[in-house]
Amino acid sequence: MITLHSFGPGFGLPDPSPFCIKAELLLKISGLPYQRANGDLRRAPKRKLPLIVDDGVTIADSSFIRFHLESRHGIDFDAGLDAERRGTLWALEKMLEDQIYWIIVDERWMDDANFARGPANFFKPVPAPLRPLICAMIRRKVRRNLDGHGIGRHSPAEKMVLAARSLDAIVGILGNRDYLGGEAPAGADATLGAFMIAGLCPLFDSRFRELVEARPSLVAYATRIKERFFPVAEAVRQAA
Ligand SMILES: N[C@@H](CCC(=O)N[C@@H](CS)C(=O)NCC(=O)O)C(=O)O
Repeated sequence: MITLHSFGPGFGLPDPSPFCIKAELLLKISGLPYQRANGDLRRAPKRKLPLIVDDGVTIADSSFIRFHLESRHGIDFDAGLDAERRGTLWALEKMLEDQIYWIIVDERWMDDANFARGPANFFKPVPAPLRPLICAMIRRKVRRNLDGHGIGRHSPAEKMVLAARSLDAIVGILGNRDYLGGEAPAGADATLGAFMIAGLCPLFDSRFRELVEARPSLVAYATRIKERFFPVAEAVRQAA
């Protein structure tokens, strides 16, 4: 049995990490049986989650998890797609991971109110007197990462110009399909599904969420993914 090591539900989402939602969606799309466990960053080979353990073998990183499911279990996530569509979807996936991810991180971690509502909860196990110090230290690290990536050097308005352009590209690539793969989800649907679910998180004050909400096909897409793959959580949310 495959074990997915992730953070677990948080922020009203299947996982606070879009990469962990992505890995879980890949497993769900694959149809392979799996179980979930709370991951330990200190023991993760890349000090990041998600990772999976499959028959004693540890695979870290959502893309390598995908490659493992393909090579070890014979899953073709992009079955039926031609080379051009496969290439387009891979590029879309990396745009989400290498740009949109950092915009989501920026909003959640750098805004004081958003930080208090969300990431601050990660530090609850830290003894109270130390907590402000540790929070400040980790937020400084996140700021350095944002600066190192480059996205942290743009003004808030510039970040949203970039995000809007990417979302428009996604709207175009999705077209009027149910999924990026057409009638059935493809590999990149795990990524787009994860990032749209994360981006629409109502917990945060988020310009990025407003950009997604202004694109009805993406909102409908996120609902479709949630209803299909996380039906219980979605039914609870809709009833609330
Ligand atoms: N390239 C990785 C990215 C995973 C990642 O960035 N995970 C974040 C959570 S969203 C993490 O574990 N961060 C912990 C840290 O950096 O200390 C993947 O695709 O799995």
